[in-house]
Amino acid sequence: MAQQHYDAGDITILEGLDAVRLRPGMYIGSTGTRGLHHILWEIVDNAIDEAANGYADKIGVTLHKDGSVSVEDNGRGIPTDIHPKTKVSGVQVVFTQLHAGGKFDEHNYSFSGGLHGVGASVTNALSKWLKVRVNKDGDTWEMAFHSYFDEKKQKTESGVPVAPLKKTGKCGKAHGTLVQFLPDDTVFSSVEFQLSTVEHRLRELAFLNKGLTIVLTDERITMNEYAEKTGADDGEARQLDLMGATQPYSVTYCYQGGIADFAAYLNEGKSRLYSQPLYYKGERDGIYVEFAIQHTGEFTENLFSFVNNIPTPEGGFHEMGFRGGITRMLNDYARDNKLIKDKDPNFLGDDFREGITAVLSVKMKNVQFEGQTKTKLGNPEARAPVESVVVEGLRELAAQAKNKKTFDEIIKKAQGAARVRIAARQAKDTARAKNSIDSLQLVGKLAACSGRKPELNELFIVEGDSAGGTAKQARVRQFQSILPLRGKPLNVEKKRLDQVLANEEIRTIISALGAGVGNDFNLDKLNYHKVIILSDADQDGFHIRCILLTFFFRYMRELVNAGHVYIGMPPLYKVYRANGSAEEYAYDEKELAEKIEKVGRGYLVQRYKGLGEMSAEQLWKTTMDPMRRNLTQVTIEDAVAAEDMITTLMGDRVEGRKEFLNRNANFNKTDAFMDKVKIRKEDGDEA
Ligand code: TSJ
Repeated sequence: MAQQHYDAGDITILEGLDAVRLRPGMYIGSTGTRGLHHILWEIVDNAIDEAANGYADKIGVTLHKDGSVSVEDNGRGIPTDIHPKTKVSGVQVVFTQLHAGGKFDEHNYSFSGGLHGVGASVTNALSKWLKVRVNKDGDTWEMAFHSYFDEKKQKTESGVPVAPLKKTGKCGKAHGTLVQFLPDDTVFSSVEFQLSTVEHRLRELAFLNKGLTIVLTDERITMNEYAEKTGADDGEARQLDLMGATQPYSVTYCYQGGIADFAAYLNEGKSRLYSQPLYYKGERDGIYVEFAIQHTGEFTENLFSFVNNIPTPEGGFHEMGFRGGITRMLNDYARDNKLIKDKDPNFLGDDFREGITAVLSVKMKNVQFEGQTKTKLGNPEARAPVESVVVEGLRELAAQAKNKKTFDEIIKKAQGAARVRIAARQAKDTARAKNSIDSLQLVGKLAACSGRKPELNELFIVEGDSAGGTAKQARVRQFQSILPLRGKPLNVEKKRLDQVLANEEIRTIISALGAGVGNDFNLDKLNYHKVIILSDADQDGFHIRCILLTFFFRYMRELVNAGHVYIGMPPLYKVYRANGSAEEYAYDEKELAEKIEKVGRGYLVQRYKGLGEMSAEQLWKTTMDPMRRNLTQVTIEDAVAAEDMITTLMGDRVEGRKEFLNRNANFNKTDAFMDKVKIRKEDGDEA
């Protein structure tokens, strides 16, 4: 049992790793799927830093069949010499000391220390084993670490060096670092890396690091299997065939245009006001700012912001600076070019941002992340420098003759937006009295709960009057409200706010939630902390669910970001005995097989075609009772993926939508829509 392992000679080194084992959540947020990927991002971040410093231009990530993952770069290689203070190699320091990263790279670019940035030692501490190979100055060096159960101490020691760093061969001119590790399955509730999660993040990192090549390989599946799973179109399939369909799945990301390519990618399949995104990069007071802008013919604003390569969907001071810069520069531009009459007021920021797709990437030291999900930049000092780089950048771009048409298009679009805004306000003023009566009628459909504590209250948005009626009978009226939807709510994609607000179903939802809509949305006024979409497990129900999620995503994004939106999961089957001695519910085919097994001989199966077929008691037991129901929370962890999905599903790319729906015929638990926006169990380990 007691494996041979090398004693570092300094036991205190490992005490830090003990702390990580004791409280993994403190270091990586959770021990669920998110935490699992987090320990991979820790390693990837180190390779990205090497590339950002200009020493590496290629990174490889490989998901292996045995569940391990490796990350490789062609950088300088982690220092191998003996660290004077600890008397062990640089490699060993990196993997056994918490926060060792900064020690070596004081003179280098390094903006780690945000969400990630707890260091490679955390990955080591939470792995069954970890191996590193460094090619440097002609030599290949290797070292391994492992976790094992210490019989004497009756506890698991983790991240322990198996032997000191050793020269194992010659590498010629090659240089770089390779790290491979196997996550510890006693730490994580799931140790399966998700290809889609890894793909999205690596693509994003390739966009954010212009010119960097990232190669992702998944040895667990072949090219063929990937094509089948994702429904690659003909063109892709042909390409896959050339590459060898039985080879492991592999994809290469490299964008010479950086975030300008990112903006173009986000706008694929949309009508665009100008073909090339506006792109600029600058620095002010130690804050590095890069942005790309491209307006579409649509009406909503889509800003994807990042700080030190970490997405900041909750916004913050950098976004304020960005918006402020755009408003200031474009108003100046419009005045200078007599596009605003002297006596007329300025445009509002909103006017310039109608239909905008923008990517903002900021790099700075000492970042402070705040907000519900710690993805909001809390450094006020970031605002002014970002604003000033944006103004400077847009001025420079506007001065270039080739961009004249682009800026004219932007101003023209803003003029349209301003006209609608002014007309809508006038219409609203005259209709105000009438409106107040309207909203009373609207809430009339709502079976409101009696409790007055929003944090306890739940709103079920139920498809159909009949299911709504059942839900009203089933609910606990103290904290559960029911809002039946008659028809399909309006597909809000490609609609202006005023058109959206004209839809009765949508207005009912807004008034029930009580927190306003669009720019006026205020989370503090929210009446329900759980908003639960309850639709049938069929095509129509799926569509309604998509429409509602699109609406929340477009017009109440904070509601989604803060984790208030849930999908209720009605069971698909009842498995029972005629004599009533057994009754089980199954939410998918796999569970159906399990439940049939469980009930045993003499089982009967009832398939539910819709919520309406259930009795109040059944609906309560299976779908509404907080103790027994199967609720999933919708979170936009990957706003880009969600954006892509919404454009495909809700936009005018009909083929894309058909294909998507065909591919995802299972509308319950595992449908890919849910996969893209990321779901987690109500009381899951991700909290
Ligand atoms: F996470 C990690 F530590 F395990 C890791 C580090 C994983 C991977 C895939 C790559 C790396 C890594 C570290 N790549 N490149 C480096 N570079 C250094 O550590 C390094 C090399 C030389 C010097 C120097 O000043 O000469 C400084 C540093 C930080």
